[in-house]
Amino acid sequence: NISSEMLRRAMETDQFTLVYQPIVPADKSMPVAAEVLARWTHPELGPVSPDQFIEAAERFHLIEPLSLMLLQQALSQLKLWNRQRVFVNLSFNLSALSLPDTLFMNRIMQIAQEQEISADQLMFEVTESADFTDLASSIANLASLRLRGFSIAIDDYGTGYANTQQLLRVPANRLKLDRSMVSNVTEGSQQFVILANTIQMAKQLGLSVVAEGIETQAEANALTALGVEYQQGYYHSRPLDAEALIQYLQQ
Ligand code: G
Ligand code: G
Ligand code: G
Ligand code: MN
Ligand code: NA
Repeated sequence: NISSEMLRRAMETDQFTLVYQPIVPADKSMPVAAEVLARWTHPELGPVSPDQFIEAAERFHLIEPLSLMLLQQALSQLKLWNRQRVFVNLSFNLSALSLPDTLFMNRIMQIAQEQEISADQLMFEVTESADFTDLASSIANLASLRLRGFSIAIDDYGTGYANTQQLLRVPANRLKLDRSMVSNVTEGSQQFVILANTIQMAKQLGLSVVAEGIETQAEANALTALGVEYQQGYYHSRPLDAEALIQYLQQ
């Protein structure tokens, strides 16, 4: 079991690292991006899954300091890549619990500024949940990120609370289709009808679409045929450390 003390100690002693999963454009002329994913290796427990430590950080009210620390790590890496002329945009996950916190949002924008990251290089992924409590403040804060030029993606679309209500109220410019919507899809099935129509709906709402969890060539081909602009998944690449991402981008 993860204690508050373990998390604090892990933050103080740099136990968190980042990996980057490529978000691959359908058209090679479009820019490549990568989703930032946190990893924690505890000195005694070994690797702890992000689902577990993110949930623990939320429970202990440590998700804001943790997220800010991870963003700082990601953007100092991005600053280095920019200097090295390695071009990539980053997509960073935010916990729904942090969204109403205006001070947190201001810190995010401040970190981007300190690292000289232009807003068009950075996207924030949000998943609405039952905890998406203070809706008005959350929406206002997301809108101010958009006004500054950052992008917002609705993550995990097609699961749980991620539904059409969100499309109406979250000021997003991208939709990420959950793996459950895209895996093993066969033409003519009911799943295919829902997928094809979701993609059309997103486009008509002005959202770009990412299909997540692409594991096979058949899935990749099907999604390309359906007009999805970006794909992410083990078929294209697993999450990579910084060095491996550079090699991926240069190949
Ligand atoms: O690859 P994966 O096991 O990393 O991620 C599991 C879950 O943890 C996903 O839902 C992902 O969005 C979430 N996650 C991974 N890294 C972060 C992070 O830095 N911040 C937040 N809030 N969630 C993260
Ligand atoms: O549960 P409580 O009444 O203490 O919540 C007070 C405020 O804190 C509410 O706005 C609620 O949304 C928020 N909150 C509740 N749990 C968490 C959490 O785990 N992390 C963060 N950051 N905020 C939380
Ligand atoms: O933020 P989000 O919940 O979308 O996190 C993405 C999660 O999906 C991470 O845990 C990542 O490691 C995982 N993932 C990425 N690609 C694949 C894939 O092709 N298949 C499966 N099963 N999981 C994937
Ligand atoms: Mn995500
Ligand atoms: Na997702």
